Amino acid sequence: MSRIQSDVMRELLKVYFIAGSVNGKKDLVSIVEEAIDGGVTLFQYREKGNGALTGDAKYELAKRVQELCKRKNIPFIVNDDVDLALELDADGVHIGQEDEAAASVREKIGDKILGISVHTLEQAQKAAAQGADYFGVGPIFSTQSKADARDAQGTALIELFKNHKIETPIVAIGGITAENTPPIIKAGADGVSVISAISQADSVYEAAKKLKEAVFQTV
Ligand code: 3NM
Repeated sequence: MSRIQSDVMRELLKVYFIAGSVNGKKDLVSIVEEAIDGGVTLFQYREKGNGALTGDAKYELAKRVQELCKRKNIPFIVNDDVDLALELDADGVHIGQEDEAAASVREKIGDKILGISVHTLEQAQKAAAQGADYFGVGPIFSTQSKADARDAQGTALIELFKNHKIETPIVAIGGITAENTPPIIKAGADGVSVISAISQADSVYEAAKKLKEAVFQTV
């Protein structure tokens, strides 16, 4: 195996869905299935927040969602929990600045996909040197889905990265909906990642489809 190529990564980031057991209105596996059918291109399992599963229950749910992702042919990425990602042989890991050091995670996961949340140009340059395959950049808009989210920053950081010729693929995050997606893609993000816009929707399938259309119709 070798590290994922950035043009392949860019395609996978287009409609990036993140969720755990606490985010949806029904069973996570059925939410993810509907979301994939609607057009989601990558799934990140993020088991966080009040009432989040731990231990065996977390493992079992992760495994069920991973099997679905395999069957539907989209990557399955684990948020923060490097040990779980390795145990499951997931496709990758996403970490924040507060988590384990990126270089150490890269060493543990070999060529699996490594996503890193970055909030400054310096963090981006360091993360790229430590082996990030993509950056999560946010929050673009204010969000209810992350207790310790920073202030919304709009597309300024994406534009800064583009002006500095940062070549690592970028997925935007935070308060994103189909309606506010166009300026994010125009600013240079390769894709959008969402929790609530899909997981909280009355029709998960329609929400994913609308998001996909918003990304692909923006040039
Ligand atoms: N990370 P929603 S914002 C998980 O800014 C996460 O790094 C963020 O959820 C960051 O799509 C966020 O419901 C929550 O706003 C995104």
